[in-house]
Order: sequence, then structure tokens, then C-alpha cells
Amino acid sequence: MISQWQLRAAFAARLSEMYGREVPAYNTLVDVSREVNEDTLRAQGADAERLGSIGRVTAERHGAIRVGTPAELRDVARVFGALGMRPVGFYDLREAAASAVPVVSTAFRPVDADELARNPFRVFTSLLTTADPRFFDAGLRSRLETFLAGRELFPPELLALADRAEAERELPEADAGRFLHLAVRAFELSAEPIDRAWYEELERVSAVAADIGGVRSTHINHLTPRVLDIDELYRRMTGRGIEMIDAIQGPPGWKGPDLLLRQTSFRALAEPRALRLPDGSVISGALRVRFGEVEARGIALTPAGRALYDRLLTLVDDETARHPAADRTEVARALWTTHVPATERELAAQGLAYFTYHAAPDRPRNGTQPPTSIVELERRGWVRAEPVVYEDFLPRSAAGIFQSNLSGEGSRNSGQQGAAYDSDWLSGAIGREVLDPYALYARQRSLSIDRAGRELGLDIEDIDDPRH
Ligand code: OOG
Ligand code: NI
Repeated sequence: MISQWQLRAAFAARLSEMYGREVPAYNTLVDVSREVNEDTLRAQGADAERLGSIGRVTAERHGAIRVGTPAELRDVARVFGALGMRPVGFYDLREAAASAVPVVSTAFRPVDADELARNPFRVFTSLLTTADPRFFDAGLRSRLETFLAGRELFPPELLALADRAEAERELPEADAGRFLHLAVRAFELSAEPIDRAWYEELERVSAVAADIGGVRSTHINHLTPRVLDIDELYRRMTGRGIEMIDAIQGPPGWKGPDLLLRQTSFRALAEPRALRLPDGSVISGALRVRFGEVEARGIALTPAGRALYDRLLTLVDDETARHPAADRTEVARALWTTHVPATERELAAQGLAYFTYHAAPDRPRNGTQPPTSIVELERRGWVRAEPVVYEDFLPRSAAGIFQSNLSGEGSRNSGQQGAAYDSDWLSGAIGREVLDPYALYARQRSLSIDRAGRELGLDIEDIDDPRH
């Protein structure tokens, strides 16, 4: 029997193999990431593994896919449900992006700490917002929805196997092989000719709309390895002559602990695609939609920590608007250094980041009276704090990643009121609850405090619950 996490790990590995065949520059990114990780491990020793074992980090990937309708999204959820991945978080890229990115998104990922440790594979999944009149007028919306209703992204055999794997949490070996084969194939780039006029009509609205609604299948849009030193990776890729986007998205590099998520990418490459012309003839054309991205993950921030991060982003914007000649990264680094505590202990004490707590093997004994609060217990050596890795995404970075890889700005009719989509709407559309990432991190934290309390025979006061 092949268990769910084995299916997930095998799927991630096979997808990686497939994407490397389709987009060879991705392999370069994986190779350079591995080199940087090995060098970082050599230079920093055990510290390099503070946010995940080298085994986890080396195998770690996230992918991105884009679909057109709630029904397609429900099917995607079945395929990922088979792999023990659930929808977490709601991202509205329409608001986060300056150019036209008419999608709302969630990320499918494992949620339990032990499942994440086994293989944290996640997929950023976007749904086209066809009901938003700022992008699609009534006529185009109706033709688009008709087009989308007529396609089938996932064969029934794949979905039936997926449902079984989800219900039984494993599959016999032969079925597992068949499931993986069909699942990987569903995300390959299709060779079917694209109706050029239709694609271009959508492209005038948004390149993302064309990538989703201009073709009869879906495909993996990028696959992202994890790297321990993203500044070094950026230098090495540039050194190899690969054109990277202008900046690393997310927090600046600084002397304190890695926080949240830093990402960068190389520009989408032209790929040959068959195009059908109005007279029915098929020519070979090229489209730029798929790219390579790489990321460094840091500690998960609490709502208070996240509010600080968002405030700092605004400060960086204001400051660089006032001083256009200033280097954005330097501005960010300076603000960061002023406003963000530079140690894990201080981040925890101020309730800005998530940690789990574990009874310390070398804790004081012989009759010393332990303190009662978790922060004091940690400070005095009774428990040890381990950072919780950020497993999710950042809307502003995601918008930056989308945007820097779009060929045109697209267009948006700002005179119209945008259609409302939110997390509840998305839950309804998927037919599964979209989970709140903060609730998942907070749960990991409080479970660990309960466990440590039992081990120490203490009723630990969690007055520092970062959610209060
Ligand atoms: C998704 C872009 C967002 C990330 O890592 O922030 C993303 C897409 O291009 O479909 O993957
Ligand atoms: Ni990505």
C-alpha cells in the first residue's frame, strides 16, 4: 500500500521531472539551489537546519496552477485531497496587482506538523474571476464561461482514483502508479492547437485570463524549489547569465532571523505552441507564460507580526516615493532593522512570530520553582522554543511574481464595481472549507504548550497567546 504522504512525495518528484523536461531552465534553478544549500549547510552547520532538515528543504517544492471555474476547482481539490492537501488561505490578487490579474487564489497543502515534515508540497491555485465586470463585460463573460464549461481538465478515472485515495488514505501500488501517471499528465502542457484570435482577445484583458481561458487544458505554471540563501542564489543565477526579475520579493535580507517568505524568479521563456488561425490552418507560434521561481522560507508571523510587516511595506513604498533615487532594498533593510526585533526570543516575547515549545532535557531541577508563563519558562531554560516555518504565501509577492511575468498590462474598467469574492465564497465554490492559516499555526503552538505542560507537570499560563 502507498500512503497519502508517499503519494504526495512521489507526485512532487514526478511533477518536477516532467517540468524539468518541459522547461529545462528549471533544472538549472534546482541545481543551483542544491549547490547553495550544500554550501550554506557547510558554512553554518546545524543552524542551517533551524527551519527544516536539509532532507525536507531539498525535496521541497511549490507549484502553481490556474483554473477557470468553480467546478474545475472542486476537481482540483479532489486530486490534491488524495495527496492529503487541503485549501489554506484566501488571496485576492485582483487588489494586490497593479496590472490586470483577474484571479482569487488559495494554496493546497498538508496541515499537520508531521505531514509537513514528511513532505510539505503545496500548490498555489488560482481561479479566474469571470464575474468581475472590471475585466469581463457581459458578452465576453458569457462566451468565456461557455468555452470553459465545454472542457474537461481531469479524466473521470483520475478523479475516481483520487476519491478512493482520499477516503482510504492510501492506494494499492498498481492504482497508485496509475493515479500518479494520470495526475502528472493532467498538468502537462497540451500540444492541442490554440485558437489564436480567442487567445488574443483574452490577452487584451489580461495575459492570465488568456493563459487560463484561452486553452482547453490546464498546466503547471511554475515549480519552485526552496533555497537557504536566496541572495546568494540570485547572484549565482545572474552570474550564469540567466535574466532574473528585478528584485527579491518579500522581506529584505537582514541580520535577524528569516521571516515569512522571500521569492524571486527568472522571466517566462518563449515556448513553442501550435496556433490555429481563423482560416483553420495551424502554425507554430510561441507564448511566454511559464517561468522558474525560487524561495526562501522563514518563521511564520502572528497577526500582529503580519500587521507590522504590512505596515513596513507601506513605509518602504512611501520612503521610496519620496526619494526615487534611493535603493529600495536598502530602504527596506534600514526600516526593518529599526522596527523588527532581531532575535527569536524577542519576536516571541512581543507575540510577533509563532514558535512551538518543548520541555528542555537540560532544564533546572533540584527543587527550583519554575515560572508559570511560557515566555519566562523559555527564558529560564525550562522549555526550548522552535520556530514554526511559514507554509503559506504573500499576496503582494504573488502579485509581483504574476506581474513581472506578464507580457502586457492588460486592461481594467475601473468605472465598474468589482465582483465580491472572499474566503467564504471560495469555500462554497470548492465545497470544502478554506482553512485559516493563523488558526493552524496557533494550534501547533498551543498543542506544543499543552504537551510541554504535561511533561513538566505544570499548568502553563499562555497569557502570551499571540492571537490575543
Ligand atoms: C501564481 C503566482 C503566485 C507565489 O509563489 O507567490 C505564486 C501564478 O503565477 O499562477 O506562485
Ligand atoms: Ni510561486
